[in-house]
Amino acid sequence: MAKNVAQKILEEHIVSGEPVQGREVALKIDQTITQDATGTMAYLQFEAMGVDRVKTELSVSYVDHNTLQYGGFENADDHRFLQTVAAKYGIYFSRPGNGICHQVHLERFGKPGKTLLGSDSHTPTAGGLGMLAMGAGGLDVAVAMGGGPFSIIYPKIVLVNLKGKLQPWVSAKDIILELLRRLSVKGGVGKIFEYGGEGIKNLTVPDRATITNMGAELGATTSLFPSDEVTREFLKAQGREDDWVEITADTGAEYDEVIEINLDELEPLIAQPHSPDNVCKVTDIAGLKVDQVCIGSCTNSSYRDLMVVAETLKKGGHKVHSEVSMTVSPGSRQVLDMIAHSNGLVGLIEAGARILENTCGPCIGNGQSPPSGGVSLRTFNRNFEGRSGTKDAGVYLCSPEVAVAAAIYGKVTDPRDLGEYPSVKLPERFIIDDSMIIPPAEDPSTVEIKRGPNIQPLPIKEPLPDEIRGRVLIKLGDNITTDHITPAGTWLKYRSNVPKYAESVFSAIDPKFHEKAKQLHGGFVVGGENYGQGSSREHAALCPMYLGIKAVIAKSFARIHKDNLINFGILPLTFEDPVDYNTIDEGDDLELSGLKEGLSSGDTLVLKNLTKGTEIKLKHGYSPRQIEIIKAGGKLNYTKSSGAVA
Ligand code: MIC
Ligand code: SF4
Repeated sequence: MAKNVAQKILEEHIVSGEPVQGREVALKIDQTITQDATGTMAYLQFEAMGVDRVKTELSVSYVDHNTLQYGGFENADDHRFLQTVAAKYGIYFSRPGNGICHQVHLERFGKPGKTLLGSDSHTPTAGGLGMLAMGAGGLDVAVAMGGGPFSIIYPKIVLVNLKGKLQPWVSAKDIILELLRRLSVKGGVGKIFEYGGEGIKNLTVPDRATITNMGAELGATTSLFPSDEVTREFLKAQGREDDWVEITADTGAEYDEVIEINLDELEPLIAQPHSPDNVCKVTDIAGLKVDQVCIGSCTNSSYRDLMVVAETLKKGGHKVHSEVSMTVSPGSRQVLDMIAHSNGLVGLIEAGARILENTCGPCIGNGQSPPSGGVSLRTFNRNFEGRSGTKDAGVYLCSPEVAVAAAIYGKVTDPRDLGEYPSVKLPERFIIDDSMIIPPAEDPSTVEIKRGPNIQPLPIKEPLPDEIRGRVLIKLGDNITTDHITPAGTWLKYRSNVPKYAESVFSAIDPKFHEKAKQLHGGFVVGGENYGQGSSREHAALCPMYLGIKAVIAKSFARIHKDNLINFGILPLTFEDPVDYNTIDEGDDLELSGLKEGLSSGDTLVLKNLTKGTEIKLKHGYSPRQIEIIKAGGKLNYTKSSGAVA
């Protein structure tokens, strides 16, 4: 039977389950990545599993999120812990300063045809190389490092057929913004987006990675490109031609859906505050005054991206507008090295750009918060309210081309007004220097794991009781992000300290939430559609678990967050009839009883609203494996008690 690219990789990695849409399948994981903000927890969990060395083909621990090390020892202690854990358990360690995990993994480690699981929602970036790369919570990644499979619901496979060729000043970012415009932030749930068509041959691997990276914002399981001659060229330029294998869709391969984008007609696009799918044409808002421009993040920080910006500034002899603060964070040390040797860096400096470290930086609210009420144009992937650190700032997401035009003119400007498009070719050979990637120790017994006071023990939950009762502590609307649940920015340094980080839960919505939760010994959370969209941070489940949250009842959930809730023994439940959302209010006392029997005997549970004296039906939709995890009080208990890493 003719197969598409996704089917080929999926089928080669299925260890149990049938490849039938909507059913759970377990996949063998070849490679894993972690980053520091989720990695500390993932490695504490890996240690708790008692496995002495990773069982994957390759595991890499990156430090790229918390690199500011301001106001205390916390970040530096975390880095030291991560470095020693990596050395002991057989994991490569990419030091702070080496770059953003997704960019470095693309450059140095990703392999077409392999599976990759990462404790970061933008892990699908590696789909630009023809990998099946998925984001997950740290505990799922820990289990994969221990040799356990990763389970997904077998998705719909969607072909995105790219026709024609991008016009000057229109780039890869505009393709994914166009998809977000059409499909919305929940349009990709339960789907893999596979790119094909004549248009892909003119997209380099970093261009493709921009698209697969931001597929995360569609809520997709993952996104990927075939592995073709373009992939081979890129790997060759990285000195890794041997890692190349060809993986293309067979003639006649079928897809569950087909979407077409005509690249000839695509225009520069921009996502307006506060959602990546709030997309319009740049020309629709041209003239809007801009206070800040940030170039970087795992979406748009490649050599090409930065050189387009540098060349545009240099060619016109432009300076950054006097009322704009412009920052540039290269995606990796290789990118920085490359732009330094190609005179791009000098162009950026001379124009007045502020050069930042090769990290996530402003993308995760680590520095460069915009002014009050300010307008910030960013080449990033998320513009959720408050994520930048300034609640009333308006963050817009755009391509490097649109960003540089705004930096020059101080207002949103159609980049096509800038004249001749600087054409940036990928080099035949990138500068390769892996000296900031430390291989694991040859003799693990010599490595002592170093823990500082910020590394607090893992909170563990009791097995599920038969009955849960509690108050509705908060009632929320649609599209609540994990940034609302457990914010990043100044809280980031407490990622390995759950008791402290738990104080941040819903703090921007209800600053007293954690006190209320503690006082009432937990309770329920009620949400709308797409609850938990955004990041993979399992803290958005772990911290509520610590505060005693027993169940989250919502209209629908984002994939990774739903898995994280189950992994930490919190019941994610949906309304059988979404209008029942209106019958529950904050402050109501709720009860779910007969849970053990109820979960195993069907998909429906009856919720009693003790305050209103009413009953409504809820759905769980858990697989038999998930029911066992929930009953055990979470995946760590389940993994330990079942004796198998599962
Ligand atoms: C993000 O972009 O939100 C993050 C920070 O990279 C997260 C991971 C985290 O919260 O540590 C993600 O995308 O998963
Ligand atoms: Fe880092 Fe931003 Fe990418 Fe998350 S989205 S990995 S914070 S650069």
